[in-house]
Amino acid sequence: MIKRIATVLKRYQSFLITSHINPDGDSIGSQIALALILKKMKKKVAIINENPVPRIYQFLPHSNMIATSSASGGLLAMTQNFQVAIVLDCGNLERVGKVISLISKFKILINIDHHSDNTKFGNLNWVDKKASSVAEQIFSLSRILKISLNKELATLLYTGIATDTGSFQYHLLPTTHKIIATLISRGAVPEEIAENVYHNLSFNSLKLFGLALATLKESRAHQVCWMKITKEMYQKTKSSVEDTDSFSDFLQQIKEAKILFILKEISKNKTKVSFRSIGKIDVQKIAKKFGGGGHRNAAGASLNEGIEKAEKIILKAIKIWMGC
Ligand SMILES: [Mn+2]
Repeated sequence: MIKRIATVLKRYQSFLITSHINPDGDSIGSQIALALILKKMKKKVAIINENPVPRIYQFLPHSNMIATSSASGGLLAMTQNFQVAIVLDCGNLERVGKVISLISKFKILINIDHHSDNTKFGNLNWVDKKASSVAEQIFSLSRILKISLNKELATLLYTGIATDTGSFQYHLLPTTHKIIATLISRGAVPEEIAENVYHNLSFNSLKLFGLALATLKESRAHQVCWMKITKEMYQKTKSSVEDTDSFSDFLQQIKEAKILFILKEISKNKTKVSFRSIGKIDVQKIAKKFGGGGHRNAAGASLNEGIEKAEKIILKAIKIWMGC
């Protein structure tokens, strides 16, 4: 499939790239890297996302290339003349959010992804469940296309792999580290990337974490741990959902924990849940029950319930699922 995609990239002249809502390091890094590769091939390329680039990824080269779906009408009209749409890092097409109205008009839709629950929504689907990240797939693509990697591309791809593996803790294959070795030799600077991505906690974010941590609960001898973030907490600490990105990483460090989840109040009738698990426990299956998705060890879902009710529903589902 990678070769067929490479052929399509060579054959056509204009490409619209997109990825999921609430973009992460892999979606941002992969999208810009692929755009730069296409530019090196003298192609016309644009990137459109529903949401803007999060603050911690704005240091990435050409991060200002990414337009949002609220962009000017002229820009949006222009993208309709593009020949090929490429969707990165999305298990299903709905993950692109509002951009779906632009994407669904395309006759050629390329789906490049590594989620195990991918619905193969494209005309060309390259789903590599073993890949640590889409960034790793884009690296392979650059090899097939014989595009040499410069510091910019190396930085983008390194960031995608580093963030999607939880700083090289999971989803790793021996080849992932070989790729990382190449990226460092081509100019990616791990210290620089870590400084921007990880040492970037705002004061307000940590205050929010303090309030959320006070709600920490557990069951089954600390195997299941969870906490809640209410709208009031965001207001009190002048923070937002974006400030909660690293919270799961903290919870994951609880010694006995196997399943962790964070409930985030969106409105009176809407609660977002992010799940994490350790080892073979597949939280994507739990998330799927509630119309969500993700990976084995990191998944998310949205419930049309208030936060207290959502807590009860999720706990019940976990208990049934764990067989107790
Ligand atoms: Mn990814």
